[in-house]
Amino acid sequence: MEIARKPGGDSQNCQGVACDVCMDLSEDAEKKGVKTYIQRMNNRALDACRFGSGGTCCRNCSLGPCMIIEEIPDTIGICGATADTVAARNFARMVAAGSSAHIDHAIEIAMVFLETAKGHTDFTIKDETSLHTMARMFEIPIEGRDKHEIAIEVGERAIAEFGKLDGPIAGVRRAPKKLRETWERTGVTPRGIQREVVELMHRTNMGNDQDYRNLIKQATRCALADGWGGSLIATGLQDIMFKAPVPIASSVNVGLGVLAKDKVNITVHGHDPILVEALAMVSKEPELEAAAKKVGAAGINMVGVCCSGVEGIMRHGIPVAGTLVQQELVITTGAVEAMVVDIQCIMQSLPEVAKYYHTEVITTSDRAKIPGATHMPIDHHHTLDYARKIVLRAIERFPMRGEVKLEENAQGVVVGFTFETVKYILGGRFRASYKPLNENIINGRIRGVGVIVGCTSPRTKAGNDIVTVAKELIKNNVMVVATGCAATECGRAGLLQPEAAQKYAGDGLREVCEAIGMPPALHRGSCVDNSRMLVGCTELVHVGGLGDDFSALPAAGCAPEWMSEKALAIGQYYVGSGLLVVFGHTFPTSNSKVVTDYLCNGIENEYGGKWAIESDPIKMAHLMMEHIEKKRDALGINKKKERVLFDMAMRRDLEAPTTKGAGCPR
Ligand code: NFS
Ligand code: SF4
Repeated sequence: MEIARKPGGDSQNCQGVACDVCMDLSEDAEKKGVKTYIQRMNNRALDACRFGSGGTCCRNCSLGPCMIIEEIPDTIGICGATADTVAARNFARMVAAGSSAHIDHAIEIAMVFLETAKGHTDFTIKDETSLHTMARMFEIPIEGRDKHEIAIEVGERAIAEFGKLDGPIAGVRRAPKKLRETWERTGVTPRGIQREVVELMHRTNMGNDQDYRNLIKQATRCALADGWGGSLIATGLQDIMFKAPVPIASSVNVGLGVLAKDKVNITVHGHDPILVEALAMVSKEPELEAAAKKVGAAGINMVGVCCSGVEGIMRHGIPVAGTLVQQELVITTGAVEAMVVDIQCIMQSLPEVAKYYHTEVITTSDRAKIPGATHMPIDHHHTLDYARKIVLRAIERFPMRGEVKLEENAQGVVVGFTFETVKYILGGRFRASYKPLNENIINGRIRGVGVIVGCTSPRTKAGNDIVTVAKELIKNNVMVVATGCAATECGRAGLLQPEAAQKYAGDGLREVCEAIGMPPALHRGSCVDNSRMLVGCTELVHVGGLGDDFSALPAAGCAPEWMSEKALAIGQYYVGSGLLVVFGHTFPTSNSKVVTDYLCNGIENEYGGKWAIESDPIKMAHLMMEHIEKKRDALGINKKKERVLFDMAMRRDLEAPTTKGAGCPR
């Protein structure tokens, strides 16, 4: 498969291409002998294994590996496992792995949070509103109590959620009543966050659960434990320590304006906002600024990559150089003194690429070491001291800089549209509410909500499919909400600015965006922040007029360029919460028609949500819009008639007695 420049991804043939900015950098670097994902894709000796990509290769025991072809009876596993069992088992293991990434991230955050609440770290309890939200979720009293006292209890309760064996987990309280009933009826209410991952790994062992429906059921419970458990806790506690994001202007792209020609550029890459916060805090310190000036730099410039980038931009306006596929290319600009990484989505090739430049790759988490990188693990009791050491190392590299290749290509963005921010923008400080959004969906100015999540992939012109889907949705008056690398790609394409509404949005959406100065595509944070989508959907339900469950909402999700197991976990918790989720290019059960049909159809009868697979981005957008219109028809809002928005009494009626409005406790 040759990666070359061409205008737009050819999704039919799955020909990968990179964008012009990336191709320029890559071609230049290649002359030096540097190999990035582009060369690796070009030089791949074998195409992706069809058994592996379709989900029917099993290597769960040493009787195999068994490669199974659904249509050929003799190709079942030595143990008798069929294509359905193996595909479901592999799918389930991917969901378990993806969930565990979010959950382990959340565990680290919860532990640092508790230490912070006790005053043992460099961080503080910054956001009391977010603290109260989490306290309500755990049913912890807040009236008249000191914030540290509340925070200690929140931290302890959060930590206990992970090891709990008997459910339900606290996060499910934030789901609409009907959805909670669906989970109870189908038996997928998570009991404890880690328990569901462990049980799923057990069930997928050789000779254990062999019923594909039962395997998918546990995969759903595991994914729900991620979304409504691990991810929700991570986002909530991060907001308390580092403050819930509010709209902030910044810029994205691999070029000038993001990276600085005259400053020490430190890129932070990975996922844990603790590292981002620490580096952001110390990089402004006068002593470090002075140290940078001493080596001839004009100062220190922090830049983000992947979800660390997303965390940094939405809380501090730190510009983002790129997504998954740009991580190596950022180094090839020659302008990066240090690439500091923590966990997840970090290519092993980074130190190899860095050898051709003056860049030092620094790993900081004992969970993720890379040969060739400098390991500087961080002790969270003294995070800032460790961060200072890292910044000083980067400063030392500045005089070693060689040729720098930086084009003017920074793209302006406005990011940080969390659920709370959107409420505030729509209703103002005193009437903060989703009511205007519901009204505009009901009156049809906005047809519905399209959620775009997940990674960028060289299976297409990286970023192209995400942007094509986003533009098509916006053009047809579907409001886009994006997270993770998908959000950054929307930014690179100029969709995250209020002006984009005039350029790309249909009349109805444009009117709403112009009235409140909002971009037609909203940046809602990192991949862990997909929990913000869950909370947002609950609010859409609770405000009223759009049904009593997620499955009734005119909303759909997609991951056009997904690659990570984490994306699959997110997709499965959306599906398990009642939403349609469309994935592009490849689907891990495609070699089992039975399992794929179940995930794309049958599963809807159980949880109200389902998967769809579509690689053409325009068709993907239309599939989402058809779903949205079907939901609008079912709600009766495509017919002109008086709709009732719920008053407090009606809202209370929707919620469980114990939650006291905690369906969405803010
Ligand atoms: Ni999400 Fe964030 Fe990006 Fe994909 Fe990786 S950075 S957690 S997995 S590649 S969107
Ligand atoms: Fe083969 Fe069964 Fe072992 Fe899998 S578990 S490798 S299908 S024998």
